[in-house]
Amino acid sequence: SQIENTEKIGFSKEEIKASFLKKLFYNLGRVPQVATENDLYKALALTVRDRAFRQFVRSTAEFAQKDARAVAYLSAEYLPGPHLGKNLLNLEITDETREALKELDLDLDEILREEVEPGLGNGGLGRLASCYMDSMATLGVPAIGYGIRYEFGIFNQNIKNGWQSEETDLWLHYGNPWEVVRPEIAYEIKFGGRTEHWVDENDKYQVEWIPDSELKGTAYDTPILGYQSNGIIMRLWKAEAIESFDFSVYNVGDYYKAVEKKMRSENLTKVLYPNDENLSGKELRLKQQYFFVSCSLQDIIRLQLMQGRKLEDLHKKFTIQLNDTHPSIAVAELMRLLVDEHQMEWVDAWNITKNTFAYTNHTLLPEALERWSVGLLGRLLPRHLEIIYEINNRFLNELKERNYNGEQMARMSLIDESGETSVRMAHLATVGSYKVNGVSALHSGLLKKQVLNDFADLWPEKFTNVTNGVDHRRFLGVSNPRLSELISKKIGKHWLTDLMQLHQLEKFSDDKTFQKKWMEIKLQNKKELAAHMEERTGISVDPKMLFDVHVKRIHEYKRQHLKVLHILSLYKRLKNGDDKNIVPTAFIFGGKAAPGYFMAKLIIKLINSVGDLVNNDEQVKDRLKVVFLPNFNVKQAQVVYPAADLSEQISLAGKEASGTGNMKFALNGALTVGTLDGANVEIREEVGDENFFLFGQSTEEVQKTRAEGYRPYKYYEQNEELREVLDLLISGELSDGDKELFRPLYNNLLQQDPYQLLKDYQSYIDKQEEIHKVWSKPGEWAKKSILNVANIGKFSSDRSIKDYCTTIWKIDPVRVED
Ligand code: 26Q
Repeated sequence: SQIENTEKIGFSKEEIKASFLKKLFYNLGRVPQVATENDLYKALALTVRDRAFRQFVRSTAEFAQKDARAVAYLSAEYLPGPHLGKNLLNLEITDETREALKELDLDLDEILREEVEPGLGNGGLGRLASCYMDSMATLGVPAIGYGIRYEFGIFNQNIKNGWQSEETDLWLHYGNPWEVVRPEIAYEIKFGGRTEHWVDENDKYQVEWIPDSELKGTAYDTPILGYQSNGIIMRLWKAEAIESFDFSVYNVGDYYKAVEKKMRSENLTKVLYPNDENLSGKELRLKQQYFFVSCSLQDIIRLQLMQGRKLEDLHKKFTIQLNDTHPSIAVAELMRLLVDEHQMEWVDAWNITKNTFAYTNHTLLPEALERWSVGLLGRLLPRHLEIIYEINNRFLNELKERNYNGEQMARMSLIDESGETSVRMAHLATVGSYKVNGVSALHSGLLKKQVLNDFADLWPEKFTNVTNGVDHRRFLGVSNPRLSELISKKIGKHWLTDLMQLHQLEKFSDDKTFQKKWMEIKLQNKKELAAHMEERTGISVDPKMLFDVHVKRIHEYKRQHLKVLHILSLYKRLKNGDDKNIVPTAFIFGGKAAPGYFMAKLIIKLINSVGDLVNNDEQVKDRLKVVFLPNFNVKQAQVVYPAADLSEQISLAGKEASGTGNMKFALNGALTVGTLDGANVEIREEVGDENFFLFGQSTEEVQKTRAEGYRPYKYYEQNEELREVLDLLISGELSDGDKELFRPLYNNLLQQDPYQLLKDYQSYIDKQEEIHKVWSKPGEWAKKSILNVANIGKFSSDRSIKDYCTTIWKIDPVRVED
């Protein structure tokens, strides 16, 4: 009722216009005549935020009243993308806002382009977290997304002379209108020092952690709206110094030392580590993980106790989802909070802990499985290391009772004694969780058969799959308005809340007028992307070309360089006057390389070098174009996916856990060329074999190849075209005569080729020839494109979240209707 009594905010054109002018005037001190683009953006953002907060407050009240079970989603990364356009869609006020602005002679699209997105993640994992936030909000799943408020997100990528260079991401520079700081929601976090153990006067075993430094985490809340009604928050923690601690106790009279300490505290959340699937083992990274985990758990406990509930019932009220192992220190931290701070018995605390957490694994790559050296962990978190050893002892005893042998126990131990003694975070997360899931059917299967097979044998019911999904409201609704409108005209708007409705498009796949409209929209989107690319790179591309797109983080396992080999083979053929079956194609790449990943950076240089060669060659430049679009992020992704004809999903089978770009492309009518990897398998099942271009070895074949002793050189010897293409790399033709530049790539492919590019090469080339043939028959292509969209419904993150609700969380969504 308090909510009903607060002034209602209108959603009509007039009311939006009035609010906007008011914000501009009173919050920013401007009238439209003198406002900067940024003033206009902010005024509109604040206008929308008012409406967003109303939704959030209503949902929170509703959840509280129903005392619903809630999810705490713990993720070190989020990639929400621009908020403004998305919130307009969710509030269903895009048209009204556009009109209101038009009356002021302003253009909504221009204002939308002003927003700097929060780049608080590396790639797939961070973006998945944000898709899930949207779906939880939309479905009415009571949830909080906890994370880190990095002051500098993922670096901005520039291309200089073909090489990647990194620039600091200053996303907060102009202020962030979407967040609200909650200074009263702050928790103390300790680091270092030692522990003291004793038995107290009641014969109770006590442990005290005496740290050598402390700081605090303060909450910053951003509302995440669901479609039409609900809203939840993303609560990000910023590290700050504890004034009293520094100023009074340790640094009496030493003002400068105190200020220095303050700055050191704030360093903790300064910057996102730009590595994905490639560990750095840095102390600051572990500190970040513990910091946000401890803040979040203390907050969850506060929420639990606040409403008069018992700590013993924590697992009944909350489930905590671990987004990979990055927050897995939470298992030890919850035990510490329950046992040391809340005086609970170990056995009771453990029972709560292992019924509270659920763990999502996102990788099979051995080099990406998180481990922290016992030395580092013990220095930073001495009490947690003791707790981990205690959990491990009890776990190993359980195994002993079940007659496990020493070798098995060493394999399953939380502690890896083989090299530098370290904690296996995936084992900690698995032992401390009630469910473990992979992110696609294939990946979950491999998890059970390989990476965590011992655990799956021990606890088969613990393991499950939830195939990833994407926020179709953003990646179709917001980013592809033309296609959205066409779809809504044909089948109504219900697909926004039920993507399975797209099935209704199937019956129009042969309809010539529909096909024509469909491809006309694609062409419009391609024109927009072409203009965007020309502005960014100076390279002009004919929108009528086949747009063959490879965008994702740069990684050898993702095989961007296999795509390059294909381009070079076409170049060779064209130079030899052999142009049959080659249609004019624009090859579009985008993606960031981890700054310390040499091979990935060399691949970027290679792509740009191939671009220089091809784009400037009179003989081929109207047939092939190569563009590397710098700084691929959510904002640019929203321009790229709607314009793609062909989606490249060509990782070595068994390496890509799921992929989510694959889903976003197909959702926008691109056809996929892909291996049987990650969610590609399921996409192909859904859209049909005949509408998916499959190539390459299966996971089993890959493993067989390796087991039999893979010799890439054999393929170099036997395949003439492949040999010529590879030799081009070290001919100097791509590198102003420098024959050494690409030698590391060349040697790697001929000597180890860990991702078996040479073995899959011919199959890829053959498939591309087939693709070019199909492209030559527009009707056939259009039909396949429509059928892809019609059958992509499964890959909405709404479906994923419903799966999490039923198979893992046991939560019934509470949708709040307006
Ligand atoms: C860990 C420790 C220290 C520093 C960095 C990291 C780190 C950071 C990010 C490790 C991994 C990541 C990101 C992983 C990631 O994005 N994985 C992708 O997750 C997607 C969502 O499930 C899948 O679709 C992709 O297949 C998977 O590669």
